[in-house]
Amino acid sequence: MKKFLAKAAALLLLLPLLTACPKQQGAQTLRIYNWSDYMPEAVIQEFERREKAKVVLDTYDDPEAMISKLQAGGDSEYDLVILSDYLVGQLAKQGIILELDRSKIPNFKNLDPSFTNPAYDPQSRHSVVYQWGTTGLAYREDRVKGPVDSWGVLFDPAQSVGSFLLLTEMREQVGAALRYLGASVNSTDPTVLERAKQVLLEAKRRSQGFAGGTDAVQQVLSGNVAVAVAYSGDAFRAMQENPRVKYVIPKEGGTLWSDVLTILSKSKNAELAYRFINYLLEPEVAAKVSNGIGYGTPVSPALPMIEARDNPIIYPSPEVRRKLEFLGDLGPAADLYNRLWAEVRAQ
Ligand code: N2P
Repeated sequence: MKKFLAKAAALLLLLPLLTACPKQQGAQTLRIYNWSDYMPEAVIQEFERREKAKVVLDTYDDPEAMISKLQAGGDSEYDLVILSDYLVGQLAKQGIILELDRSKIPNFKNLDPSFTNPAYDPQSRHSVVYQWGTTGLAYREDRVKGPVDSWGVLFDPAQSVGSFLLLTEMREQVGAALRYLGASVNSTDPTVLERAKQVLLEAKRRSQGFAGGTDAVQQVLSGNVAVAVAYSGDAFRAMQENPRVKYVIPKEGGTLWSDVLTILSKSKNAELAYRFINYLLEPEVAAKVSNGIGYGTPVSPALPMIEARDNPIIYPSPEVRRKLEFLGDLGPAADLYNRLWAEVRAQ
């Protein structure tokens, strides 16, 4: 009897271990670093259910801060990072992101061909497009004192229509100043960049400061500021909440960008990261993503399921698209931009 009791007690003690083991073996974690407000919760949960995995999500608003974190050792903290297209070349060169094994992403075939061989990453060797959009001006029509159709509402005191916020994303904000001056968003001409710096410094003095995309749109929505530099999808979602919020691509033009999925070289679970990328390229999942966050999908078979597919805020007309440029890799001129930006932010 004593023996029996001892055995039973030992079994009881073991029980939690026995039941916990299979779970632990199956439990995998995918650590994602993404822009804030850029992936619907339900899409993540569905993946967790299917894979019996856990997704840990960290977010950022300023890509410069994100890059600094990755370069300072943070690249071992994540498996998958979603980032601006123009950053791919630099991260690939530094060996921070993996060269992708296409055989692990069979749904790559669902991508619109215009997204499969981008200039910033020929043949999509290191990245897969997640979403695309534009950068323009979000404003409250009941708060502005005049028309909002030009970057001049930020950069020309005579065209000012009310209080405004500048954007923390360096390339976008410098790009806007460059377009206002009639130059390309990728200009590396030191004289033109010097003029852009002056324009930005002057605007900064009259502005309410800098904000990330999510925060900027929230401040327009709440009426805290009249105008803010904003990303199309964030603005689109704010418009659903309050129809007095508007979004415009200034007449001088601006950027058309994509954000891409990348796997970190130091990922501890690259297999799961591949499965996540493949999952996001399923048409139903891609439609859920774009319907949830309001950005353009690169997944062609998802388009019929996109509620806003005829909305020019998300899918601008060919005429507007002709005024938009992709941000390119700056190469050695990156230093010029970094110095310019440091001065703009510091003064
Ligand atoms: C998410 C916006 C990120 C898009 N709030 C910027 N490319």
